[in-house]
This record gives sequence, C-alpha cells and structure tokens, in this order.
Amino acid sequence: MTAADDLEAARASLVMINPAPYNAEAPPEALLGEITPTELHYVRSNFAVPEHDGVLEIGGAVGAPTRLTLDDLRSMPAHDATVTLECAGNGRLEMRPLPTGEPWGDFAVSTARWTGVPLHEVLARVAPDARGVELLAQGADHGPYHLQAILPETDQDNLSFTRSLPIEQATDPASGILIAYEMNGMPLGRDHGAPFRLIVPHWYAVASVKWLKRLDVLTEPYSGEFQTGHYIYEWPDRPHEPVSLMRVRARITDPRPGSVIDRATYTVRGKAWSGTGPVTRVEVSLTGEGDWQPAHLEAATSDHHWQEWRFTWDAIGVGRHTLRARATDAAGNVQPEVPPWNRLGYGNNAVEVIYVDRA
Ligand SMILES: Nc1nc2c(c(=O)[nH]1)N[C@H]1C(S)=C(S)[C@@H](COP(=O)(O)O)O[C@H]1N2
Ligand SMILES: [Mo]
Repeated sequence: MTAADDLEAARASLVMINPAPYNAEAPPEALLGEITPTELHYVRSNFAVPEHDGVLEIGGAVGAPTRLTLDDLRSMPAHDATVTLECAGNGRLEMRPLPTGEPWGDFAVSTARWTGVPLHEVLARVAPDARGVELLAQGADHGPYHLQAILPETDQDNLSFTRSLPIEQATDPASGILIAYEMNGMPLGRDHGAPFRLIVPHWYAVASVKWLKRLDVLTEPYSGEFQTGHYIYEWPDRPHEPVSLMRVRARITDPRPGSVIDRATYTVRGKAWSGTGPVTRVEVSLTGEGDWQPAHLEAATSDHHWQEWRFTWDAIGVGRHTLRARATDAAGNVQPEVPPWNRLGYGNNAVEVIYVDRA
C-alpha cells in the first residue's frame, strides 16, 4: 500500500466535512463503546498531513537542549491513558447566528487509549530554566492560513500549528500530559499525529498538538495565530477568553434520534464528560420543561474519559417523545439550555434534544 492508500483506508468510515485540510466527524457508533475504535475517531487538522523526520527537538530556555527519536521515547517507561478528545468547534452547526469555521455537527468527539511518555519526565531531562513561563509545542504541519487570521497578510503564508501551555501545567505530573506514540495499542496513524503528539487530558483537543516537532520553554507568553487569533471565545458581552478546559456535556447515544421504539420500556444510554471536574450527575427530561429525573452513572474509569450513564424509561406511550440529557460536574458546572454563542463558535455544550416515536 502506498502512503496515500493508507490514508484513504484510515478515512473510509468517517463522515468527511472537508477534504483539504482533511476534517471528518466520527460516525454515531464511535460513541457507543468505552473506547472509540481508531478508524472511527474524528480527525481535525488545520493543514495537510506533514512529513515528519522522526526527531523531536527540545530547546528554548533549558539547561540541556535535546533531540529525541521515537526509539528514545520508547526506551523510557511507557504510560497509558484513556482520554476523551473533543474539538472546541464541536456543535458549531447548532449555533445561531451560524459562526464561521468548520461546520461540525456533534461528532467531533472520541475517546482513545493513548500510550507514551509523561511530558514532565521528558522536560525534567532538559532542565527548564526557572524563568520559563510557557511551553511552546510546534507541529510539523504548516502552510498558508488566511481564514480569519489576525496576523498581517505577509505572515499568513507559512504558518505552523504552534500552541503553548503554562509551564506549571506542562511540568506538573498531575496534569497527565503525554507525548503519545500509540493509539489503541497501535503506532499513531498519520491523521492522528504520527510519529508522536501531545495528549492533554481535560482540555479541548486543540492543546493536543499532533506531529510534534519542537518543544521550547519560553520566558514570555506566546501570541501566535493558533494561541490568540483562533481558539478564543469572542463573547459578545464580556472579555474574550482563550479556549481551555472542555465544557461539561452529556450525549444520548441510544436511542438514535428519529428512531422508532416498539416497546413500553427502554434503557436510554449515553456518555457525559467535562474538563472542569468529574461528572457528578446526569439527568434526563421527557418533557419541554421542569421534570429532570436522575440517570444512573456507571462506574467512572477516570475523570478524563467520558462517563457512561443509563436511564430506564418506563410506560412509553404511543406517539412522539422528546428526550434530553443534562450533565453536571464536581465544580458545579451544568449544561445551559441555549448554546453559549461566541463569534468563532466554540464550546457549544447546550443540552441537546432528540425525538423518537413509539409505534
Ligand atoms: N499539529 C497539529 N496538531 C493539532 C491540530 C492541527 O491542526 N495541527 N489540530 C488540533 C485540533 S483543533 C484538534 S480538535 C485535535 C484533533 O485530533 P485528532 O485529529 O487526532 O482527532 O488535534 C489538535 N492538534
Ligand atoms: Mo479542534
């Protein structure tokens, strides 16, 4: 198989929304299991899949600049983490007025088991300077980027995907950040960032830089396009804020919207996740207002992995029914009824409504 055949095969089961750069939603089945099979995991890329020479360079304000290969990373103790990634633009299509940006429906979210090396252990080897304030992560992908860019026209011709994280977060073992080289037990595929990428639990997936090429400790905050131009909540009525932790959200995965139910009792199932604390409550509503009833939370596997829940729906009468699910997290965040509108359409975690018919 050629590299192009490889990509085509990896993409066959996804719902393509943009061929170039390739962006694709997961099909609904991707949310059924605890883990999304790799071939069903959504893909979001700002540029074409790049060539990567297999070397990670680490520098900036560090005592010992280093170059690491995949073998170097593999020779360090491996860690696994099952992490839910959601694109900050997920659900953009539900916002009114419609924001600009990739027209994501509701399936730019997936969960995989990632294997790699804890970022803090790699950073400990290079001795970050005490003056360091951020860690800059650069992907190997690059190209012209004119859409909505904040930069002067001349600087938009060859941007790379570069993002920073606060240095305290990058060096804190509790952040759980990995430099991952495997996804669901196999080497990372090209769309998902081969040969290695960051995985930043709890954050919208923009922080999880793919095709990781460089890490630099910075002594000044970074203000590149993908840090301060894109991935900013441009609220109409309050100060702008960078996109960071995933907002609390529940999804109904069964029944599927629009399906016909042929029995009077049905076990409704779904997922819920939040970057701002473990999900503590999921409620279901069968009417247009008021009656939120508690769903049962299955045992949680971790706070950075979607939470399964179920609800026994009894005495279902013949006719059309609405179903809504609403999640709350340990920080007290609860889903709003109306999408939190912002100009670039990020962070839509509004309660969804589906309907089904009982035959
Ligand atoms: N180098 C690089 N990393 C990137 C991106 C990118 O365009 N380039 N997109 C980010 C965004 S916006 C998302 S949602 C996730 C998607 O990861 P996935 O394609 O593996 O699902 O990758 C992130 N990492
Ligand atoms: Mo994203």
